[in-house]
Amino acid sequence: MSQIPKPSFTAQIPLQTEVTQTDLFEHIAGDTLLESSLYVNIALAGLTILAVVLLARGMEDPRAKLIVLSTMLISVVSIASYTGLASGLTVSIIEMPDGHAASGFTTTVSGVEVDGVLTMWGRYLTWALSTPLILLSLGLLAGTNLTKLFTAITFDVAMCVTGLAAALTTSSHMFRWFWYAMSSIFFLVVVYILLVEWQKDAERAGTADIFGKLKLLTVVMWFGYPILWALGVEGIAVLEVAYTSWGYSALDIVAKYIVSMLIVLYVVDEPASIKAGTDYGATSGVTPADD
Ligand code: RET
Repeated sequence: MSQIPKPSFTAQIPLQTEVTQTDLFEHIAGDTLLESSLYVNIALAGLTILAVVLLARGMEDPRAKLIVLSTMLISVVSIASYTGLASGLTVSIIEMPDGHAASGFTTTVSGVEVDGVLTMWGRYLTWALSTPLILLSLGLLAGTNLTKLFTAITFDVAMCVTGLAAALTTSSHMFRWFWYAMSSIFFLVVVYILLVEWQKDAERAGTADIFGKLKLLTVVMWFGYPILWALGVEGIAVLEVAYTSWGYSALDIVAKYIVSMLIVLYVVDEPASIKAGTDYGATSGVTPADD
């Protein structure tokens, strides 16, 4: 805690705004369970990036390479996201509103009791970058069109941003759940596209086998996130911060690194269903149509 002297008439408990980034970093570093949930992901994201780079050497087709690149970027975002959390940059102590299960909770930071609970809001923020990359890889694998890809990605970003708003709203308990409901509706749009639209597209593209597996794995894992949110300190607070953090980390291991490796292992062989030829996405030198 920074040593700001307080006038004697204020409350004994210091404000969360007085908690420094160093306090938060040390708080996380002092909790082995919480700390390990973050460092395991930093290590796995790093290993996944290396594995993808090694596997992708010698690939030729630009479309196949684009899928592998977007897959690799999932782990690039992840390593940055977890570094933000572990360093205390993207976490805060926030005070829950009246009526919330964690209203009135305190957190001991650097030996001092502070009003509020530890919120790892950086997760929700960085999901707005990592989940579109997951959807880009899956959508390209399914051979979907731009309209469906755009719809899935924009609703997904809307889901993450409203989820962040749900976590950070401190004015009203009701509004936290209103944001949550809004985010869940956006989520269902993404689920519909994955389960119905892209499955049909994948059948046409000849990737239905691999897409079918990845789609199920993705949808099942993704449902875990709103459930954890609701059970954790953001929601009804039956799960402690460290357990919730491990829950998200475990879901991330499957939803990001395992899904990434499955995509890359399929795409590096450059099957005909994935390839589009050297002119794919060319911005010049395209042969004009005869007229
Ligand atoms: C929130 C809370 C509000 C309601 C809903 C949520 C859904 C989150 C999802 C997150 C997926 C994250 C992934 C991250 C990988 O980097 C925001 C928890 C519906 C589905 C896959």
